Amino acid sequence: MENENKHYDASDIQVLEGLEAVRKRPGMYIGTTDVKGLHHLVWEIVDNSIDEALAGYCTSIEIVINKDNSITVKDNGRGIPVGIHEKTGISTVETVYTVLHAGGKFGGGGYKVSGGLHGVGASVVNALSKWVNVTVYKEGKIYECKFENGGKTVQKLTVIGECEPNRTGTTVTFKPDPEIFDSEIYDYDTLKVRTRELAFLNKGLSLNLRDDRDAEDTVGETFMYEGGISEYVKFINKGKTPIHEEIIHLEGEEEGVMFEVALQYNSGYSDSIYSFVNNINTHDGGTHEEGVRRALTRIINNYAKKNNLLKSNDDSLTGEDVKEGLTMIISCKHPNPQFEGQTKGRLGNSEVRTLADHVFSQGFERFLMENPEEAKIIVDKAMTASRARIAAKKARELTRRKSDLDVVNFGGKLVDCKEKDPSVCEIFLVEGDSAGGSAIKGRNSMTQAILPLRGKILNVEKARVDKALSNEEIRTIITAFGTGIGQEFDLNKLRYDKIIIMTDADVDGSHIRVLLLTLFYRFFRPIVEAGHVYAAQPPLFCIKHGKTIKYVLNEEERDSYIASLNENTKYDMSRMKGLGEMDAEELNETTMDIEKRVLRRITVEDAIEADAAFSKLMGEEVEPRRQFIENNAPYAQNLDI
Ligand code: 1YM
Repeated sequence: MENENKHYDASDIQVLEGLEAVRKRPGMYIGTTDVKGLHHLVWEIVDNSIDEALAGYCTSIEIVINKDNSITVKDNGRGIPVGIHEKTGISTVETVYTVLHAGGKFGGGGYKVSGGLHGVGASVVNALSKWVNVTVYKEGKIYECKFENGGKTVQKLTVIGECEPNRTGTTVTFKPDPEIFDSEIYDYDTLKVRTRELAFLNKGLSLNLRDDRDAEDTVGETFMYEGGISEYVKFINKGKTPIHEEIIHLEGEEEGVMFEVALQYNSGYSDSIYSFVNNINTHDGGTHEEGVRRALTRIINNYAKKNNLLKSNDDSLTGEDVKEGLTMIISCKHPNPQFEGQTKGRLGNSEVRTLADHVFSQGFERFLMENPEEAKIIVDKAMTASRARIAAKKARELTRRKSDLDVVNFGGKLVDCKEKDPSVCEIFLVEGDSAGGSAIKGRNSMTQAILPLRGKILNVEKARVDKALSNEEIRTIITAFGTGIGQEFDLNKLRYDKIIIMTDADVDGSHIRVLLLTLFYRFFRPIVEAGHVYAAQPPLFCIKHGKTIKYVLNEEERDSYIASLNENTKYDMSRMKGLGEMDAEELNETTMDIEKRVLRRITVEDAIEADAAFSKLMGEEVEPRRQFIENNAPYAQNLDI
């Protein structure tokens, strides 16, 4: 207790500033004020319910998008305490929502591990909302507290009615302040992806998401997974072909730190390893991941040697070898996590490395002993990967040597730009030789490089690295980009700021686009994540009137442009030809000129969703692909992964 009082420091001076500080610099508290920030508010409130679930008092959470784009979050936990708060002299509910406080200080102890600092997000959400209503069900009474215009209390905590004596819980409704956010509209699918993820990460917890905006067509789903992260692995592997039936699920706890891992190998060549700390994706891994990777490599090598699958004069299997085709979710719940790195995406607590190694190696070794058939399949897979890795290394050395000698010419395929400073350079990957020819003539040769693509690109979802590397087209791309692949990948060596995919707006074009995106996602993921990949958007229509020529991207733009013309203006509207039929000037004018073109940046909003989407779209299994295309058919031309 004494310690707690001494704890008042610089961060508490902010407390006195109140919620104005949050409104002045919202970015400091929620990152951004775009749609991302708008959605972030929801998770700040949901985190409090999740904390309550982790403490063992809440089993069900409801999230509703209301008609006016306000959000309601409802849980069946204990309800926020309704008594007078010792330090502030006002009710705890009001304190939690109006005092910008450091984590934990207002709580009554217990197990708090969710993403936000306990209860901290509530005041931030209040500060950034037009209005907030908080209802608490506790001890047979219904309490209510209301705030307006950035967190000003308009109704103190008041008893507004009675409820059944054993009903408890908290319901919060908030309307984000349009003066703060660029957008006010919530996206159901965005909320759905994270809601489902939270359900996977918190086994047994029921999360219900509902969209009430369309009165005639209420949309809603409940996510509840008894199997937790095992079911997450199953979900990710849906479009892939598992090579053993059982999903291996291991868990352990030490000094309040919970560690859990689930994995299954599939016949593919890439890995899908995702790790979380307190339900937050640790994109850059950290000690929990390191512990598992280290143990996985060691246990597979030991097993292989002990059972004479690996001869003593064979090379050991590496970390790369044992993760081929591995889908794995790692989840750690830690009361005092230390996040490191530029984006705070890496767990730093060293004791977790030992715990992860310990839990994983014991459980996994036992699994291999008890399931010799599966063990052999897994070891065989790693050994094949090892042979391929050695072959790929040789092939890579070939590409590298070629790149040293032949940067300018690339066997005549790549037509490079003159400028060497990557920050101003672009490369167009162009479908077909004839469009490639026009692009070469129509480009700005200082900054624009052209790589015409002849055939279809190899589908890397179905081919291992060594085979991909023997493919001419892919080798040229790797050399042109300059980054290398696999362990040697280095984003700093990227030779172009923009990689622009230029394909026709038809089915073949979109197929080539997806094949290229698959290649980028599997071999050059950081390039995609850093936002270097774009799709060119050749216009679909051309409208001429007088001396004006206007190109538009789609029917919608066409109609609104025509509507904007004066009624007696004569115009001539034509549908554009494919890329291959445009001459150099037309291509430059419509698709390449920096001043006039429209590019679409390819973003990876959610890596796990994208991973599953590529497997479904490009993998071995026919049924998931059929379903995926059916579900996404209306958007197929606009597939932003
Ligand atoms: C829809 C949002 O906020 N639920 C919620 C919050 C709290 C509790 C229960 C709670 C916590 C504790 C004791 C404790 C919070 N309490 C506080 C604080 N749902 C939502 N459900 N009793 C109830 O941690 O000891 C902050 S959040 F600080 F008042 F304890």
